[in-house]
Amino acid sequence: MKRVLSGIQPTGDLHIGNYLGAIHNWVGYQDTHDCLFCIVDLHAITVLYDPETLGENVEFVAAAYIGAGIDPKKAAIFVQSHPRTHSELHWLLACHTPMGWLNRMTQFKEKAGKKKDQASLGLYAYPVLMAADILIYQADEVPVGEDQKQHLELARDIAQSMNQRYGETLFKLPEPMIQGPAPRVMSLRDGTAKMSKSDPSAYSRILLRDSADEIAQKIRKAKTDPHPLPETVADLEGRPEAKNLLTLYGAMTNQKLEEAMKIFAGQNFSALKEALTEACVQKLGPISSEINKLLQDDRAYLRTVLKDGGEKARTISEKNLEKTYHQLGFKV
Ligand code: AQP
Repeated sequence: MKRVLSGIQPTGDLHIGNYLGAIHNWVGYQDTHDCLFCIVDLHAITVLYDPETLGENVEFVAAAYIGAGIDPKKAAIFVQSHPRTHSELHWLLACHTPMGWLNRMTQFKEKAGKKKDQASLGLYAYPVLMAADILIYQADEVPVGEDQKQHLELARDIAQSMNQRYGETLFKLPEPMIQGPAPRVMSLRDGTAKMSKSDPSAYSRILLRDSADEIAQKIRKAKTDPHPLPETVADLEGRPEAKNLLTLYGAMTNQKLEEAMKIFAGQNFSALKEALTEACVQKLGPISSEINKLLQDDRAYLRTVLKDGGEKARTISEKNLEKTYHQLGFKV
């Protein structure tokens, strides 16, 4: 059975970008793959964070995975820092990663902004830790949103160059799986910027736990353009907000973009916004109730799920780490 690994940072409430770009696609792997879904807390501390809320955010992400359809009986859900192995492999990989490769990473440039000198070494090395997360399980496939494509290519580059030096059996080359109905969901305030947990505007994103009123309000305020909605995908060129809202409508109603466009062609944005609100409320309502139920009544269950998942992750990753040390020459 092929192994799948993916993860999300516990940096706050998850949004529909995390859902459509990642979790929604993970659900489809559960019956056919050996699945490991990780809550990447070590990545969450690469920027300023609040130690008081880190644990709460980890349990929230676990609840969100389960609420959105991950079944812990089929897939291991675990916390990245529980097996200490990821940090250890990170060092071995870091010593084989040229700085020039890291200098090309656009996410570091975006997150560090103008204050590059004040950004942490951890933020700079984030893609190396991500490579360790994947390579330590010899994962075959990694389903992620489009924003993570560059990091996955780096993981493959590191694996390839180390395999050349130490033997082809060292690491499996992971395949990025960038797919699903909306691999890149854009901000509701700016159709050219990615929807993100860290965007200062709460109106830029729809959260999995938003109430029906909050969803309606955010979609009502979403940026638009002054033209009627077009008929063909080619006509969406230069209209990022129209493209984003139509893509979201298609994703939320299980339709292709072309089909969604037929429904609204020639109409103004208000018809689309009304239908999108209804679709989001219908899709997210049950997910949000399940998340809230788990967080209110089932914390003990969440901790058991994370403990069991952590044990599986520890067993696999310790074995692979041991093998890696050995192949790298640590034999005494
Ligand atoms: N806007 C998006 N569209 C599609 N997929 C997305 N993902 C994130 N944003 C979008 C996917 O969600 C998974 C987990 O992301 P993450 O939280 O680990 O890191 P991120 O990509 O940096 O997400 P955010 O929301 O932008 O978080 P912050 O603001 O904390 O950095 C990944 O598979 C990602 O592709």
